Amino acid sequence: MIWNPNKERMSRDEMSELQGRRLRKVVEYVYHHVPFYRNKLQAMDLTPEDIRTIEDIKRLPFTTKQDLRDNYPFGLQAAPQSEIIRIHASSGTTGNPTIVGYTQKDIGIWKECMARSLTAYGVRRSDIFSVSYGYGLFTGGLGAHNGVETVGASVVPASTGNTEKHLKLIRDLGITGIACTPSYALYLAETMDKMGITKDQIKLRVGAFGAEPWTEHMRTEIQDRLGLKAYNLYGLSEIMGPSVSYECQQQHGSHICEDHFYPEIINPITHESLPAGETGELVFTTLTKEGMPLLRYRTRDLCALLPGVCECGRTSVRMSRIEGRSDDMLIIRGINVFPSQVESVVLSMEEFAPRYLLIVDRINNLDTLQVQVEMRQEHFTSLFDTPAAIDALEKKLAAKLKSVLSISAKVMLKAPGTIERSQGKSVRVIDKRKL
Ligand code: DLL
Repeated sequence: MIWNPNKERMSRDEMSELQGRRLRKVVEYVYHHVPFYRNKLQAMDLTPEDIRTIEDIKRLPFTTKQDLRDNYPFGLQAAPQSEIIRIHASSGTTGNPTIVGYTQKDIGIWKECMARSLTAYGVRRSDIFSVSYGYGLFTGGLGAHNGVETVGASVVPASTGNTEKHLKLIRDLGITGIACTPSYALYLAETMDKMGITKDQIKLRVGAFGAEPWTEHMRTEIQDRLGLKAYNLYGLSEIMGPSVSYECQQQHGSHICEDHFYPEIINPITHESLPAGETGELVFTTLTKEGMPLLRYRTRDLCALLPGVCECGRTSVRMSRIEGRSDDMLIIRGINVFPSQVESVVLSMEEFAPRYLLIVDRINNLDTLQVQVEMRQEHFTSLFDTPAAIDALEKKLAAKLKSVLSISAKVMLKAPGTIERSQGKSVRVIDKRKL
């Protein structure tokens, strides 16, 4: 089923025409309501009249996270405060958080996009759906919550925490759907094992996972352990929150709600636009937002737009999984390292659980990388008393890491359950060099 066939199945010509019309409107709007954008456009000798079709988007300036920080808290807000009905803030680890205000219309569009996502996953009115993203300033909880209500399923606002109580509800209420981070889904599976709940005792069949990078290996593991079908859900607070894009039943890329968020892929260094199929930095322009519209916002997420049409019938463009971030790239002894590269090596070996931590340090002016990785219970039990075997396994993983990363890492095997769990986004890297 498709929630909004008129928009999700538009012909390419109609979509481009709609995007062009909306782009003209939003440029005109920010020019008159956001001094930051008026100044930028004027400095580039541009007026709203110069923007005619969606192709003209390439003439517009970029917006960065730093611009949002510099204009903290409301500098980029276009709508008057009296029109703002909700304020969220993004999870920043450094500096000021990013404040995002939404008008009534913005919240309506967000609900619509979230309903498109849930419908694509197969969620129906008869489902009982647990929202286990954090409720609060983070957009995950309330964003998913509103979408479930819009579809008409029963929402259980479980939020994070209270994992045992939550699992009891999943079992006793016959909860059929869940939205949470993929790492929390694995934590639920572990807690289920500890509580002695088997997947036959629960009715989960659909999961909406996002807010952090995850891999096909994690998908397989979550599906096997929870007995559900796991779908990707992507978004960011600056643009909207969850449901900027979502997977359909084909699970070949995530469809972007491109009537509201116009995607581009650029080379993060030269800023030139890249064609479909090439990996680069994802950039979004909000086409309909009133509260805080953004022109060409640089997400720092690295992915590709997928060419071709999806078999599900939706014509909206798809994006690949996020392969990393242009800014979480670590440079260790001069070599670029993405945590996702470590993850793919760890997950290619059956001895390890998808739980790892990279600790980067600088000792005597030399960068060091330690990779801590959790063992799976069955392998841990059999190796526990044999230090030589543990040593051999550490060496095996270190050799594999070296061949992929081109630098050596010190490997430390950890007992199951000993790497700290997070209920929100998981922490994969501790870079002590910055401290
Ligand atoms: O994480 C919104 C969200 C909530 C999305 C719930 C999906 C589900 P922020 O806290 O602003 O918003 O973080 C946005 O998280 O730029 C990506 O780097 C990452 N991210 C979000 N979804 C995915 C995903 C929410 N499905 C940042 N895969 C983004 C990989 C994701 N990374």
